[in-house]
Amino acid sequence: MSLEEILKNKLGKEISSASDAEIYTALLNITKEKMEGMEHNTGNRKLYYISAEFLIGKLLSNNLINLGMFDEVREILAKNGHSITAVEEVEPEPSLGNGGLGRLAACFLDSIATLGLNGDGVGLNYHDGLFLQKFVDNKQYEEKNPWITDNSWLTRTDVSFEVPFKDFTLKSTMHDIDVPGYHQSKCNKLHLFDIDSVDESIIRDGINFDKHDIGKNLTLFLYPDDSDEAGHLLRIYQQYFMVSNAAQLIIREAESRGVDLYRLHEHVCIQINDTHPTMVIPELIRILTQQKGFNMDTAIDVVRKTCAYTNHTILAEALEKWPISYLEKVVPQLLPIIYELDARIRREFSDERVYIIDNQNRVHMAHIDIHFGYAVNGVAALHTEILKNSELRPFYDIYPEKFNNKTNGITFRRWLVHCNHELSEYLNELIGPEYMDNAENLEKLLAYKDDEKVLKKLREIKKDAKIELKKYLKHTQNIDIDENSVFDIQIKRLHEYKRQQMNALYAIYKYKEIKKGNLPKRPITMIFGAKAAPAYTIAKDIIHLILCLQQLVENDPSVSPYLKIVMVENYNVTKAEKLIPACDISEQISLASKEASGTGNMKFMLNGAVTLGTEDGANVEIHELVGDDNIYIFGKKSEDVIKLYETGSYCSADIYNNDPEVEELVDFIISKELIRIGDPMNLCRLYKEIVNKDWFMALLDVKDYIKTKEQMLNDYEDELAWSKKALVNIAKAGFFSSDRTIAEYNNDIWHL
Ligand code: OAK
Repeated sequence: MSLEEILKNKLGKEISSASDAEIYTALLNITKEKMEGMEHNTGNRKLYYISAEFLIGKLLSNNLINLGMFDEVREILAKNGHSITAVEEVEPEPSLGNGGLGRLAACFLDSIATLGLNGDGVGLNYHDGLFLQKFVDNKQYEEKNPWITDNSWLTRTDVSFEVPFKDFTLKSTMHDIDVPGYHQSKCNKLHLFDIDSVDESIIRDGINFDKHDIGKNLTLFLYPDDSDEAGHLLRIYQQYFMVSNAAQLIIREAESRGVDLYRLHEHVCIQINDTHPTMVIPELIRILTQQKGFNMDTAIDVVRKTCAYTNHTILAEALEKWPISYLEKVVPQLLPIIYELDARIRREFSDERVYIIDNQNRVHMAHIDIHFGYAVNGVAALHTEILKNSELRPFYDIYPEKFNNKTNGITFRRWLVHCNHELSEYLNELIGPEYMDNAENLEKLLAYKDDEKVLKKLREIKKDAKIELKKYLKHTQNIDIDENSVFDIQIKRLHEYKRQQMNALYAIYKYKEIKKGNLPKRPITMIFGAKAAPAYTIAKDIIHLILCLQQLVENDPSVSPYLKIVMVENYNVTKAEKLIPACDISEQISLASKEASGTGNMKFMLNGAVTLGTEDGANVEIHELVGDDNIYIFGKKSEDVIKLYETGSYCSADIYNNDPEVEELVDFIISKELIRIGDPMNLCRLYKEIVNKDWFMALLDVKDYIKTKEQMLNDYEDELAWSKKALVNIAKAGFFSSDRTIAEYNNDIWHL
């Protein structure tokens, strides 16, 4: 039967008379059935990628692409008066992650399946993804974000485990999502654990809920507010629930494969995605010693050879340290194991910086991973060097052989083929489709770097993407943007270290220049997209500032023809897919040393944007690949920044007081123009924070930033020269395919 007939049968009516929602559901079911019929990847050693977040985004188009059905479906729909884009709109986005770490896990699942490797993801089935962001009175409000509908990608399995907590036991249910590789005949799985008693009706006003009733709230939300003890305890409940299920699944699957548990490490490998799944180590040791007859030495030895850890940040507040008193309340059964692990470390090493339990009775989760795993990796070259030389120095001195770098990557199926069909088709035409199987083939594009026809075509494709974004923003936020302006985009979580506040200071600079009559050669569209953690006050103040600037500029007819500021509401994966193809200037402006890698930087580059960035994270590697002519680098280097922190010698007030240009920009935050629009409390708080603390040194780099951005806007006017930069960026993006990253994990760590 042809695909068209299958679809018609599923619908029970003509395709032309079906609604987009009916077509979505029919396609979902056809795709699911196809994947259910596929075999799982096999291999002697199986990987379990455990992660608290899998920010998978919408799945329909990506599954169709990987199954080789996308083009046909698009044609069938078009023939019957439907557009695939409208059908995609129907799918709710599973926002099961906060940002980079979660999206990376999703790209990795795609690449693991694409390389035909035997590896599954293990996580939690949050009923509500990361909150929906709403703007009211130029401020962020949070609403719940449910994504599970009657027809979803989840399949409930009959796998179930008992998870013991201090005062009760919970019975889990495992729900699976199939993960097809690109043009592969076999599939992998994402296993998401849940409980049946979750009660969505306990959510009230926004995203608040009773944090004590674990039977009702355990998997209700991704990362609930953890600013009070109940929030912390819930996190520990979630983490233990995740790893206890993972450990039981791993042992059950190994036993059913006939694996001798004393050789578990030869057949299983566990990747611990940051410290959220760290309790899998003591949990496995507990099960092996208490249920499988292992002695402690052997259990530790086997677990150590099975587990590997990835670090995703050096920000101190993100390094998990659980008070023993919390663990006692939730998982007392793990404490004897944790004490034993700590005692062994204390016997072996005198340096208290490597102890598991510190003198404030807190358990350092990363320390467990490093001592009791066999590999530790950072996520970009610079990040791994910082881990080895400063953050984790005492550990590197003990175990140099465990440390290795795995520079992040992104799946080109979602971040090129799906989100920028026109560009990927053109690349196919120009250099052939081999780059889809081996991304390094993108370099063939370099042969065209002086070909005017190609350079013009690239500019045209960019313009088309801008027009698409224009339509989307009109339709979703009733905002008008000019496709002939230069699109300057910063989209990522809101955090002071990512320095959206510095970009806002640029907006103030540009506003003032325009007011003085110094008009830009071409209108500038500055686009922001960012969610702030609900309890992160300063981050919310920065959003408030940007939204107030947006309103100020919009309502000033002497400025609005030249400058437009747009804060996209509810930035998520779906919106990223629309924004990235349309971008000219990719803002990657974190304080050097603070962004472990970044992955948005790679997505923008692949889609022909030019980076404006600091020497931070993977920007360093982008710079090396494209060369000085094809990237705009500014700001202090990481060594200097690290020294400033060590000596405590950075003082933003000194810069503010001694540099009238900087002072003028910062003062504008509390100017009468802005105070009239915004909330004085928020604006004054942010002003004081920048003048007196500026913990991530926006004032240190702001002038160099402005100067470099001005140079960039100037260079943009040489259309061919700019297009050539775009071409080189696309051509050099091959290194950042997650297929390359996963091949490295497999060669160096997993050995599947
Ligand atoms: C989230 C929670 C705890 C610790 C780290 C994170 C996180 O998202 N880190 C981000 O991981 C990305 C993937 O490795 C990196 O690209 C980002 O630089 C990093 O901030």
